[in-house]
Amino acid sequence: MEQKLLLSQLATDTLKGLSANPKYLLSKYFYDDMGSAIFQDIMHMPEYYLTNCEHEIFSKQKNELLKVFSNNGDTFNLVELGSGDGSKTKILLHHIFNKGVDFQYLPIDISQKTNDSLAANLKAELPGLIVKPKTGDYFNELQKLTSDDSIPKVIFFLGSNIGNFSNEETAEFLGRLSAYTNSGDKVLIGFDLKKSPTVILKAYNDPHGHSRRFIFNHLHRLNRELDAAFDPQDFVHHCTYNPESGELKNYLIAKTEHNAQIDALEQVFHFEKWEPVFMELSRKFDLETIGQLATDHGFEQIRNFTDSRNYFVDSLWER
Ligand code: AVJ
Repeated sequence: MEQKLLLSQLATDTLKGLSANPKYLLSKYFYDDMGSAIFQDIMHMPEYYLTNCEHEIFSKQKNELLKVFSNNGDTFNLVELGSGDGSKTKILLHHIFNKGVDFQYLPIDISQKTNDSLAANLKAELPGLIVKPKTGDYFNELQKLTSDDSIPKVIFFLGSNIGNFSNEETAEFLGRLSAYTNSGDKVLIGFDLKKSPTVILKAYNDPHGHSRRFIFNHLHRLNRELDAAFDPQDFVHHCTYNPESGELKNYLIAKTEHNAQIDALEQVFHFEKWEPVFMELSRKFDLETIGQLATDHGFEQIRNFTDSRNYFVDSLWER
């Protein structure tokens, strides 16, 4: 009798993506423990301006930010989707905690290791702070946030994570955000803004090779977890920026015609010479589009917090 393969979500999505024409892989799978570590390296390099911008926004405008989170020092829950190492959020956590505001921090991340180290870190840095980390896909974890809790929420979605979504995914995400928030709840969303293409391309194609390593880690992950036989030598990393749409796209492109076996899928995939595999969208926005997204999903845009170069915006919306 033929045995049906029991496939993990990664396996199912990989099968779907590599069977499609054109081929693609999903960017959420970049963040295994190795990929999360490489992304930390990306955030530490000067070319990746996004992190520095948000760092500046939080450092210089923490008083104004706290004022909009909590009117008169009222209590609230700070939920963060895709918290990572929390390096930027920590600036605010220290500030809010030191002001004596009663609040809890609920970080949600897809990497268990990243979550564990953030929790350990905060325990040492801010022993009095109540931290309740959750590990999982933030789409799913968001769903679990009850809509009937009486404590007001401020939900962070920083670092231009929203840039990874297609238009449809953005609408779905903001729709859910809207559904799982109550009137008066707030969201703070980080958007990378349109700017010089040279500046943008350098952030995603850096001289240190971190971006390249980050994209290639997806293939290594498939080799590790799905017993795939990808040879990184068979591909080149390429990224493009379209100044009209604001779409930065990452690709792996086959350098030679070849086959790659994936044991867990019991299948061989064929790659033509110069066939692209679409790996990631990192969309750049303009302020008009951001305002439109807010109103389209039932939010009122309260204030835009930008850095001194106007490279990046943390947009605060209220339900
Ligand atoms: C974590 C999604 C914000 O799109 O800028 C960095 C990921 N990809 N370099 C981004 C990423 C390549 C990053 N986000």
